[in-house]
Amino acid sequence: MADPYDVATLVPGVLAGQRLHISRAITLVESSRPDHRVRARELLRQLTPHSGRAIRVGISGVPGAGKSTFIDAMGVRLLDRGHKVAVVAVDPSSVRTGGSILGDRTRMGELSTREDAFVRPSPSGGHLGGVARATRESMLVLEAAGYDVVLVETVGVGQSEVAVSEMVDTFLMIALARSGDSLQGIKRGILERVDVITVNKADGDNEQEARVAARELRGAMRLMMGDSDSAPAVLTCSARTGAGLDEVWEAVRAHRATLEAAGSLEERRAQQQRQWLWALTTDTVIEALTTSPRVVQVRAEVEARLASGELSALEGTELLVEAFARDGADGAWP
Ligand SMILES: Nc1nc2c(ncn2[C@@H]2O[C@H](COP(=O)(O)OP(=O)(O)OP(=O)(O)O)[C@@H](O)[C@H]2O)c(=O)[nH]1
Ligand SMILES: [Mg+2]
Repeated sequence: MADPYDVATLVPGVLAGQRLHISRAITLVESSRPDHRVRARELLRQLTPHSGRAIRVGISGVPGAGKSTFIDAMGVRLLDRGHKVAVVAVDPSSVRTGGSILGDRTRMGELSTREDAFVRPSPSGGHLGGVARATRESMLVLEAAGYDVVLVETVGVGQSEVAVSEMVDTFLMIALARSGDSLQGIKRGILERVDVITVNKADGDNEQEARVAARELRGAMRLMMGDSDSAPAVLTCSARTGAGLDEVWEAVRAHRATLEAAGSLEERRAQQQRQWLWALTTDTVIEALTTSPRVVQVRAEVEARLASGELSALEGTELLVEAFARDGADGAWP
């Protein structure tokens, strides 16, 4: 059988928008096998010049907020406007839960059957760094394949939201109306990264409550931001009926237009690249450290001498760093 991960075949296949090649290219960039990483680097080197032209939107919200339903409905609308839509996800918990995010194909039923859409579940990479890397690289593959809107879904918990906010142009929060405290469920650290908020499930008996919640949120955001110019737009929508979805997309476009007009889209992406450079470098060094032959060889002994009180942590550190440096000098880092 022909090599499915042959870069010389994958590159023209991806650029021509062929689904089989796009899928394989994503499988390749998701892999952590060292030989795959070498090929993935070459693949990305060739594809990156063709990427970067998409509208990148991060979508977050607490479990059950309606992210999948929203993405399905919004995605189909964007297809109808002539966009090519790709959906990727960052959900490190998907290993444990068996793939909750985007796993529920029933809720993205329509989008995933459409020829001009590409829906990819979160890679099950275990730790967040690995998952975020794979998602980011998948995004580049999809952009090179001609998808001009990339929606990145994440769960509204933990560091995943931060990771997603660092790879998109606009970060959209799907909130729910909760009487008394609409800010509940949106963590403080993430609020300042949010560009657009929409209170979902504004339908039926919920509609009024959603509007009240949006008004409260708007006020709270203005208070927090100090001036109303930089405060995110707060809207209401129903992913189920489609009401308000056009307005949400307009708010996303308006946010992006503001960035572009100020020259800050390029700045934002350049800043994300710098931050990414250092995240990757740190990961690479940590990986080299934990697999470095001399470190592996001496670590048990150093830990034992630390436990017996023979060594201080500082002295132990010196021994490990020295072992690591000697491997580096020998060219023995993986
Ligand atoms: N009434 C109403 N129900 C909705 C709406 N959007 C989603 N739902 C329902 O809310 C439930 C959760 O929706 P999902 O789209 O699966 O939510 P999610 O945020 O993707 O959930 P997780 O993937 O578990 O984090 C489902 O039963 C949906 O049918 C809406 O606009 N109105
Ligand atoms: Mg979902």
